Amino acid sequence: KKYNVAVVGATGAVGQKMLETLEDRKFPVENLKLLSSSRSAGSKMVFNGEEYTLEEATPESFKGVDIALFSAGGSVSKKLAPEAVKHGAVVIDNTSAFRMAEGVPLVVPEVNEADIKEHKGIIANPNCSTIQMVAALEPVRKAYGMNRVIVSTYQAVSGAGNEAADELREQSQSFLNGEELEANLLPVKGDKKHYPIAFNALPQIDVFQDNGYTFEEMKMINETKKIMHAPDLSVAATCVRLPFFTSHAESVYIEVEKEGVTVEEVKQLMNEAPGIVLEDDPSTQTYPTPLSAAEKRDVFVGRIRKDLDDEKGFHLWVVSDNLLKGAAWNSVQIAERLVANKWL
Ligand code: 11C
Repeated sequence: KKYNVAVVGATGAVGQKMLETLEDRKFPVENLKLLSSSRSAGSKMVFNGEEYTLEEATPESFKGVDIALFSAGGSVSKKLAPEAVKHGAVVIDNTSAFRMAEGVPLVVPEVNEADIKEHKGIIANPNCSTIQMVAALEPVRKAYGMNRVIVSTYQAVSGAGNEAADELREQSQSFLNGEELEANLLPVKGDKKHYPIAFNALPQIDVFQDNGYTFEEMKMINETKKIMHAPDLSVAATCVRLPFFTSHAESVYIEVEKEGVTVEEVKQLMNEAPGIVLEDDPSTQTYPTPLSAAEKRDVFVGRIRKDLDDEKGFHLWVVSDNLLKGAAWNSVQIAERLVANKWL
């Protein structure tokens, strides 16, 4: 069986990767609709060797669509996802619009695939930095229990879209030419101040909340608890933007419930876990980096070691391509599980 698929936001950093992933995975596409804002409508993109013309996304665009992948920003999803559902489509939404809504499954297939079947038309794809962390931590939580997670992130500019990647490119040129850096976008488009990202580190991803955390940090905290069905898990996050293009890296500290767990046992779990690749050998300086993880669908884990003071504490380094497992691949994977399990 083949499906009518729509991609909303096809020209964006994630939208482009969605098309590549549907192609790579040979997803059974009957008809494809590429939808965009009126600004990009009329431009062309290629899928499976065929040229497609982008159409402006309107409520009527979703007639006859089985699966709609949304990645055009929260306001577009809020407006058009319910319309797509009304027309009979199942929406897989890669924005924060519905993630924390009651009754909307928030899914990382390696962690909570079964939640997909509870959908009422919309399935939410989590934030990129959350996805790679929960994929790595769930096998440990399942085996040994988990009380606490403290994460610091090292995030690529592509998480903020193609424009942010352009800003890094331009500022890097300027810096090397000894010119003044022009910052118009990062840390957050439309916020009061902008700082250069080239040769810098910005401890702000998304806007600040009243509690002093950024929205990106609160996404990691709240989404982790929802995906893992672990409302009592303590989670703290500090999210930092760094000047590289692809993959988010994370330093994660966890405390397990069980006593006497060894590093070897945690490594064994990582070796057996679906979608996880263990790259961990200090004797050969083996560990993942943003460059080594880029363009790959897996989540890479290394630097696993025991805390020196807390017997139940472990430190891990988790790296994954933010546009693939963090966004496009996780969305297409949800679509694959949706059709394989006949939960459409
Ligand atoms: C970033 N994590 O790196 C963000 C991008 O909620 O889907 C993804 C935003 C989201 O800036």
